Amino acid sequence: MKKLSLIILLCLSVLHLSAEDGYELWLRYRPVNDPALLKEYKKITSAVRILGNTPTDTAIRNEMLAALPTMLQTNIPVNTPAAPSLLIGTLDQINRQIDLPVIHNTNDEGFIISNATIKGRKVTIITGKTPIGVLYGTFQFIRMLQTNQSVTDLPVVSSPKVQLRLLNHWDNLTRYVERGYAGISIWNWHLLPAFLDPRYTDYARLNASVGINGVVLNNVNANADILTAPYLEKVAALAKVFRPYGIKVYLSARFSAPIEIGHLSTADPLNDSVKLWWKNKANEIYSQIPDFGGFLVKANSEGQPGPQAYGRNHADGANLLADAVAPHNGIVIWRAFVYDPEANDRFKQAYDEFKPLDGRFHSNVLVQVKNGPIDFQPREPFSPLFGAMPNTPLMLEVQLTQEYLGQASHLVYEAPLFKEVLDADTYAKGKNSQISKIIDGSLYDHKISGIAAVSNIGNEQNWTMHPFAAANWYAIGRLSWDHSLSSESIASSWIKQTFGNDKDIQTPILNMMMSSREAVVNYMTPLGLHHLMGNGHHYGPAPWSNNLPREDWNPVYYHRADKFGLGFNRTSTGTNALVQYQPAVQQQWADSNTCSDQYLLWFHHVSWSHRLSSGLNLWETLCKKYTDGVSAVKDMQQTWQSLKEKIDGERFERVAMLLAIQHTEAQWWRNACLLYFQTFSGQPFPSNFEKPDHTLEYYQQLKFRYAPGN
Ligand code: BDP
Repeated sequence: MKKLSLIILLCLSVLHLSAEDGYELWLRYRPVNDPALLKEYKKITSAVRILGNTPTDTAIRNEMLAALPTMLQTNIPVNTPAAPSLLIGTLDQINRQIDLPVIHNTNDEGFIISNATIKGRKVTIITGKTPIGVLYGTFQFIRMLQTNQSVTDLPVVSSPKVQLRLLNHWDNLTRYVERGYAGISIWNWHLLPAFLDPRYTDYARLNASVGINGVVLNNVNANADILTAPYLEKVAALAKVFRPYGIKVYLSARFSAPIEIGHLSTADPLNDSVKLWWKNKANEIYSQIPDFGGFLVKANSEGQPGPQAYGRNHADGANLLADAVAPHNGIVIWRAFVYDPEANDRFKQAYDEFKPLDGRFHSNVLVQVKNGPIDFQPREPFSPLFGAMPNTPLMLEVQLTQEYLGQASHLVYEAPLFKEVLDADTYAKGKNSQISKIIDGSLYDHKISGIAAVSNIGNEQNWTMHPFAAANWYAIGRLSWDHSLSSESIASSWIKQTFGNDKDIQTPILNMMMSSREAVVNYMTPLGLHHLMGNGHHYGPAPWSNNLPREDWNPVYYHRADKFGLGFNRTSTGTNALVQYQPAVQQQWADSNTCSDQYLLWFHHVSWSHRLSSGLNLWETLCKKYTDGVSAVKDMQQTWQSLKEKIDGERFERVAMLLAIQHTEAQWWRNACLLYFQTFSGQPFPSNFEKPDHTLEYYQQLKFRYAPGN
């Protein structure tokens, strides 16, 4: 009997060991199988010496100890006193040991992995100007091992192109995450600061491993309580966990905080008591968190308080906070996500409000602009503001949480979307004025630069609910570090780090990921359609929806379907939003006959019989695109099924179930949208079209009162 229970216990523990709940994400350290590489890696790491002894060096040591013994299946002596094979330290520390033959130039966060010779012996070196640079180099070194790259091809020299590489959490103090689909917030505000969930350290490791160096902890729809003393103590506790990993904390500040928690009668940015209140608040924060990053502010947008209530503008508001944090080297990130119910086109609002303020922000302010003019749709043209504010550092904002991309259940690899924006040419300073050069500061030589991504993280065991959603978190970190990386190369590394190096799985998974963004565009909003989703929760299609109090919250406002045709005329005969772009960009999109299909209905109201480049008319093309979108999901499902024997059961099943939901929902989008648009086009479905399962009325009456994230 005893023996039996021992066997059961053993089996259970083996099962437990092999279970993959996805928690490790891409920092998943598994044995290296390739014998030649294993030999090489073992040789390089046979004696590891870490020179520094700061908390960051401890983090480096811990990471090496987590990675090397399991990956190389051997006990690695870390911090052997003499004769190291791998030497890790800052340039200063290393130069005290040896004269590095070539000094490669990096910035303060950059790193160098290279070879050197000490007393005739070859040594591999991981170095940088600062301990944080060395930490980034360490993560790169581990990534090379995880992705089975040879470490003989050195040096690897790399510096981040963008300074502020941030996650924006839309997490409330109640732990409810606005537009969050992966559980509740990982910040356990109630138990902080005394209880430090080990997850906070893992969160920092994951971020640092892809170069993310800042996190805004709370929702942009901010609660002023975060700025009160008890909460600042909690924030300071998190900052302390993150600090060794080079991650600064930032807070979303509520503009009316001086009234709500400061008991002033006004929040007017030009009022002296208000200025003093913010100054004192900043001093209080910095006394507890000396490296506090700064404030993020959503003002005069969707009901949030702001300077306009006092007849002041965004620059007045931003400068008020900027002056308060300036003595501490803090920054203010002011969001440009604004729109006004009176405007004749929501598309134009941010430009109209912000462009006149160009040059009026103080030097420690960045204006954070969403990638597109509306709101994180599956595809948007780039926001015209990027090409219109040469005198203001602009920060790009993208959304990892898939509010409009199928939420937690759709596999959508977003790197191609991010790249589309980064590579878009604004022509702001002539040809080759890509957004990447605007937001990295190089085009106008700005001193600060940044990218922010709205987080998709929650307390789900695997962090993001959909295993593939983690690829978006990973990708934005890698791209913020180096926006010239390709979506494919990022995906390839992520696949290897997440699922392993088995050759048979690489191409199929890569193909799934690379086709997924276009798939979601096609089954939700092809040809430049946008904002067709359900009200409030934004779940599922509702192109017919027209009952919200504000016109610009309703899908019918955006697609403008009628008996003549479909799409929003933003040319000179319509709202003329196009004029907000540089002439060369206007030219690309101004004529419905030459405008690319991708943006057609963003800028034109075209007739149902309008012929597209394929020769099909608008209605036929719409039917084809929606159908292509659904087929692409079917293909992803089949591909995934073919990998059943190659992927651990737990993650395989999770993805398989989610893909099934995605397929059903892609069909739902196709059927609901096409049945609805058909009431205007009056044209029949093509002969090969799979008949919708339900009537339009059926889709219209669906209700989802408890859909998450709202
Ligand atoms: C929209 C979201 C809303 C956010 C807002 C924002 O629906 O929940 O508060 O953006 O970015 O996408 O402020």
